[in-house]
Amino acid sequence: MSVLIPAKPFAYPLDPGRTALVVIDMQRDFVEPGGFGAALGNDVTRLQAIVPAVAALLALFRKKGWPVIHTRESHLPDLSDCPPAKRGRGKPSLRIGDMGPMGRILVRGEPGNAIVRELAPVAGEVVIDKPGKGMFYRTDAAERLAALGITHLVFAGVTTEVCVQTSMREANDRGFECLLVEEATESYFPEFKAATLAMIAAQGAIVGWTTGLGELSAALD
Ligand code: TIU
Repeated sequence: MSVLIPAKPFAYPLDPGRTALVVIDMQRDFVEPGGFGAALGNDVTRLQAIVPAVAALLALFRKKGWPVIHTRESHLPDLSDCPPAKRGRGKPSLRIGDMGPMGRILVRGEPGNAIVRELAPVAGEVVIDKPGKGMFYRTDAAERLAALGITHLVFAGVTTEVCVQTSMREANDRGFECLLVEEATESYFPEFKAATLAMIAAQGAIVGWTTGLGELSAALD
């Protein structure tokens, strides 16, 4: 039976046996100085502020024993999965694959590619490495979620309008019921976060729902 979570644009019908948490790209590359986010010219300190909210969400799902999926945006060391168009967009001084202070920028296995310590995956949680912005593009996410019987996804992570929104749209097209937790997502651009939250819930939940961490926690307690 569904649990109704107060949400925008109307209550989100969470199915307790079929819900997973998806934490998008909470990796050092986006959250710490010297990574990909900073190389693109962004102020990464904005993103550090959501770590406690994401940790609270992780604690909630772990307490329930519900599945947790982490993603990392990353490329193979030979960059064979990185289109030249993507590599070419960065600043010429520090591009994907170049050596930075946390190892090679956005390359799988490098120190900067690790999920931040406070949100590190624990045994049994799924980690999906994705070469694109969306979690389904060139990954086994669809198969992993089907194997777990998941139909409902609760989203957190960074950045709201890039990898989170792209992943939510991909999931929505695949039939998942998607909920984004407002305090557990962030953008380098506050106006982009606000616009993304609004456009997700617009038109009768055209992409999905948004809610507050307090609303979700209270409804599940
Ligand atoms: N640049 C930016 O806002 N985001 C990304 O490049 N990737 C993710 O959102 N993870």
